Amino acid sequence: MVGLSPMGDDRGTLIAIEAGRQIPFDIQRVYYVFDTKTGVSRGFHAHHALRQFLVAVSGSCTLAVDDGTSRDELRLDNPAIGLRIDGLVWREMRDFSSDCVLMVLADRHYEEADYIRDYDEFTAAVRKLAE
Ligand code: T46
Repeated sequence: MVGLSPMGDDRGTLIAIEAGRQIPFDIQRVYYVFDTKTGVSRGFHAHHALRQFLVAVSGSCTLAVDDGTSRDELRLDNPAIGLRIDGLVWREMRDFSSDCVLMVLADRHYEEADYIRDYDEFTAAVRKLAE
């Protein structure tokens, strides 16, 4: 988790995220997940190469991140906290609040070939990398 610096004054709060500063890559893509229906889970995949920085800019959701040997559950509920995901990590997102807007900054354009959507294929890729 990475703390971001809120800049506040009597009008409210602003947070800036800059490539090469708060995040260690050039941003090639920004997308955001919102209006997620109650009880819905998303993700259930890993990426071969994608690097990401995730921020719940509104509301909250839970991220399960699994590196093939252990799994952590993280609650994203603060627009001043980001989560970096690099390398082979299986992710699942759930328990979205109705107002959740999950923003993702990424270092690559969308490529379906970068996804691993099968958990057994993911663990095989992790084992191969460790060889
Ligand atoms: C991730 C988590 C956190 C595009 O056409 N372009 C895009 O840039 C993205 C991200 C998705 N899509 C298409 C592919 C699917 O037909 O949008 C549809 C939904 O994507 P997906 O099912 O992969 O969405 P999530 O919420 O399961 O996962 C997304 C990202 O895909 C993924 O990179 O790590 O958010």
